[in-house]
Amino acid sequence: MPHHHNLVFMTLVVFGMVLSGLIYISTNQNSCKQQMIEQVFRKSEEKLEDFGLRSSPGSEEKLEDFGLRSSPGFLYNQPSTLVGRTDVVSMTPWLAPIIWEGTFDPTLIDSIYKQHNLTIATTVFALGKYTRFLKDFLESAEEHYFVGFRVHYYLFTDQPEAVPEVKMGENHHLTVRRVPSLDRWQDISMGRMEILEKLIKNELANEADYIFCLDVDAKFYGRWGVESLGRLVGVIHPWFFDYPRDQFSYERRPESQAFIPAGEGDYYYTAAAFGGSLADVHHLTKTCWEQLNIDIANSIEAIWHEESHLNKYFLYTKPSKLLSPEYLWRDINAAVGQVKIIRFSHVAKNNAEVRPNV
Ligand code: UD2
Repeated sequence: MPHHHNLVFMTLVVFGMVLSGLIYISTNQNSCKQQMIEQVFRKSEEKLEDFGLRSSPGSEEKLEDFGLRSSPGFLYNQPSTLVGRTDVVSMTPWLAPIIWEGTFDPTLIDSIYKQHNLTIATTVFALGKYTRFLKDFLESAEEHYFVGFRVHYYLFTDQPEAVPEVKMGENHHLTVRRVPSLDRWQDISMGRMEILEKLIKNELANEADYIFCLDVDAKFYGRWGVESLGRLVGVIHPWFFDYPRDQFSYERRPESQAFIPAGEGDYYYTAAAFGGSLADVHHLTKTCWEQLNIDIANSIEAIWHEESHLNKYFLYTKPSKLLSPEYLWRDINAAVGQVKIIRFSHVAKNNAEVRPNV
């Protein structure tokens, strides 16, 4: 072999070796990276599985990496350490805030939450004659409910054709789902827990950050916004906010899973509105549905149905945020000085006329 051929051959051999080395390193690095990514996802999956939820890429960051960041140069009123609401209690004994008008700055809190691309899933049920409440509910929600934020309503009904056309605001969406009709209003009300549990577990993990579950026979009159967001959120019932705990309409029969003994209890919460993070509300709906089923098996129905079970749940799994009765008033309630704004209110209805049974 002539000398120059030899040189070309050697150069080719060396070049080949370098090239295969490079390919080896880069494949190895890629598979390392792949392994790391898989590990991170597996870890976040395990964590979410604790709550009965599957993970999605990025969801862990969204749920847990939630800083309350404010921007330089953004001006708002100076918060006071001394002057604030003194006519109401705005903190529970376990240090969960109770939200009343005057306890938050809407401009500030909106600007903080605007930095996160949050979606608030909102469920509402309208079966039988309750479809008549949809128009007012949806129209008023579009005026007052999370305006400027992403909202996805999930509306469950046995008559999709009866859902009115309501113009949705920017980033607000409505999905209508058909559910079977039921003969008893109590079953409709309680059955919501099962449907909510399944919705959160099967569909919402990639779709939403928070969820609120609302009664349909109600209307918005004032702002309901990001001040209401928290891990687990309960609303104080507008009938009982000034009652002693032994007069709350808790379930008092020990045979029911919703039983709360005398001497126990914090507040009486409404089932007409509750919410929080997907994981926390998933656990709530799953537990309440399980407890409701144990009651069914024992032929007992709690006095206020799923509301009794919700109250039991909130007694032993304390909400991280409470909403004052501003967030669920009753159109028929007399005004009280402490309620300076009515945000959401139960409309007056003729139960005998709208319900499928008495
Ligand atoms: C209370 C609670 C409610 C629930 C119920 C259980 C308040 C303000 N509300 O309200 O959340 O816990 O007690 O006893 O405290 N529904 C239909 N079609 C029907 C019947 C019910 O769609 O035929 C749905 C609808 O979304 C309604 C919800 O179930 O908003 C609750 O029923 P309700 O409003 O008749 O219960 P109510 O007023 O006794």
